[in-house]
Amino acid sequence: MKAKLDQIRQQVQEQIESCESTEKLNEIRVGILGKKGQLTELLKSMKDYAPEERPKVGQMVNEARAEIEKLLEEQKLRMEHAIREAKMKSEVIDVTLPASKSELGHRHPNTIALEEVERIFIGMGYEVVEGPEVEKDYYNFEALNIPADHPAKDEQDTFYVTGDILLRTQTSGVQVHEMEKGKLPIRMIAPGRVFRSDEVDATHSPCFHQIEGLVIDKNITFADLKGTLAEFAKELFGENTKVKFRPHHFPFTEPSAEMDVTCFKCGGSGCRFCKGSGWIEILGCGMVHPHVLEMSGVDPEKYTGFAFGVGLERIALLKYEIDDMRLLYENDIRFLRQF
Ligand code: 2NM
Repeated sequence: MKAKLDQIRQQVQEQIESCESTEKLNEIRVGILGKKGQLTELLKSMKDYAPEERPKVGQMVNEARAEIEKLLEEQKLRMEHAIREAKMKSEVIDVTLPASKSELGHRHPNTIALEEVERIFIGMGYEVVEGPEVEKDYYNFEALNIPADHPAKDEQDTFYVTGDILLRTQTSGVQVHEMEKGKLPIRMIAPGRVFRSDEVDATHSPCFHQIEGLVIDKNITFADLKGTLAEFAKELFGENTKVKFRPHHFPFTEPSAEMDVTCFKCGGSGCRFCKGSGWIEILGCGMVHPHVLEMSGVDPEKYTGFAFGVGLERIALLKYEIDDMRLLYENDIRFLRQF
């Protein structure tokens, strides 16, 4: 019996030590200690021994069993340890390795120009207000004194969604909504996307951006308009910038004007940039038409106001000396990174 036990122990020890997987280890356990295992079979042969020998034999088998269980447990721990070690080794991070560089985006020239314009007007106490890009005919045209037979209302110039719903051609509707609220005085700018049915070329796009401004209070005069916009031009293009107002016509303002600034490239002496004139056209403006005020519920006997509109792309193109508007819509990072 003892010889038999020693042989089993020896054999099992070799099997356990060369075992490499937990599945295999389990097979070995079952083969020895399981219901039909070698040790279990040995215990069954106890009846062949004399009764006085049985306790001794039983003890020997139990000792062997305990020893084998210990070997199995030790091997299990060794294997778990090895697996953990391998995992830690494979997951090790070398913090001294150079990092892979992540590509950063860049702010668009339109965004830079818009934030600059907003900064200037916020500094003068204006509010920035946004409104819908899809607008009623009334807010885009009628409330701005643009009559039904005006050429701007033609389908050739305006994108219509339905008969009286359209993509706004200017942001003035936002100003009308603000006047209708009845809270006066008003000092606001309305930046945003506008849409016109134009062919794409170096200076046109069917979708571009406008910033319109509106001031309404008691005793607002054309002098306020001139002073405000002259200050805006100086902040945007430099302290030495001079402005000039030329009479113009808009249905929603009376009187109306266009404002030019001295060319910031040549200072007004004339160059290629300003086509020799020394002046660059920058925005449209005027005193809000009394009829426009009245339609939106502002009493033109008590209040007056001025308004203006400037193209954001036009400012970006001028400020950053970009000669083709299409570059602004391509979003080529090599182009954007220059500004
Ligand atoms: C321009 C030029 C002149 C303008 C007028 C208004 C409103 F709503 F107050 F009547 N908003 N914007 C205006 C005036 C826009 O763009 C060239």
